[in-house]
Amino acid sequence: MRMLGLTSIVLAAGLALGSAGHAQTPTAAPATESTTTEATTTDAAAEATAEATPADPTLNPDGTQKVAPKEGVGLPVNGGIGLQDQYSVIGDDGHVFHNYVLLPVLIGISVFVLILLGIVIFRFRRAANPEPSKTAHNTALEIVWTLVPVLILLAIAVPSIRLLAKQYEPAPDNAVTLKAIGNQWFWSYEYPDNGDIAFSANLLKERNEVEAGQRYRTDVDGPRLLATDNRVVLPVNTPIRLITTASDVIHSWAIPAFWVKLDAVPGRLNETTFTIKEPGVYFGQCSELCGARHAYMPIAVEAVSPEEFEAWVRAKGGSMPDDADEPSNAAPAQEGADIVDDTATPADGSLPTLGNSTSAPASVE
Ligand SMILES: [Cu+2]
Repeated sequence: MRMLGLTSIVLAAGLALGSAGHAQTPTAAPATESTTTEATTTDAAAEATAEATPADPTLNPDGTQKVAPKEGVGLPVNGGIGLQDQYSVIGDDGHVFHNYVLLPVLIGISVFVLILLGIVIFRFRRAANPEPSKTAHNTALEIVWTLVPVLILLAIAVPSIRLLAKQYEPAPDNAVTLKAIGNQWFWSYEYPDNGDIAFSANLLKERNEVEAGQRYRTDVDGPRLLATDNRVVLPVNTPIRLITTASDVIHSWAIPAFWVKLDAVPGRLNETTFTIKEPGVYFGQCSELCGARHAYMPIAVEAVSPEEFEAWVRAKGGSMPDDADEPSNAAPAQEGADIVDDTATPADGSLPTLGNSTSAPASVE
């Protein structure tokens, strides 16, 4: 009874926190949805009114049809117990290692131990074996049961450490850099090598959860609790350098279909590399318990061809690193670029000193 009371208090506190956080969550991005599109200026006045219907949510801001996720690609599936199908180069390695090395070894060991247990239970039960053996040591047996596990662990360690090291190999120079910043409770993104692109991504609520005229989730956006208002756009067949950090508590940026899970720690930059193999929409979630709305900060990545990625960068007012002249620092800040933190990477791509957002030292007198 006392436990029950304690549980309800904890639950109630959680709920209270949850609704408070809900109210505070910056939701600038949904608001920009209706204002970013210049083409809809004629509708702008109508959309400004509370009763207006939002722009067609199945369209991108530039009017093109949004890419819908495919069944079973980059998504959890009903009843799924294994790894998600992998769509990155490193993911293939991990998938093979898990399915064809780790699983057989652990199943084999479990079955072997179960059989031994069975033999002990039946053959040496008191009824069948009233006079127990007094044997205490068997040197040969002891050497075997020490050596065999050591050899098994060594055999696993080699491919395991190789895979681990591969995930943290520094990205090549032509990599596209994505900086993901965890916030309570949404993600914001920057493309430090592509000018001033910065935006945040919030969970899309269901139709019955939003006020009239607000943006809600459609099936084109993705599944419930995984769809975001702004998708991260990344090129396929190009190494991606993922850098994570956080503005408040530890979060973790994870896309199961890419074999990526990287903690986002305040005051630190973590880095990993992966290469996406196929265009599509891929989903993930924050994977470090980060507070009351931890479950409501999903990640949606749209992988496109390198040409489409470049077009997207230009449409966002950004630049490509191989542009002849300096990236246009004067590019207008993106609407929705509401999250500018101290760890912002300067446009020249140099890594920042944390807590010092100015890229060049002020003139020294
Ligand atoms: Cu989080």
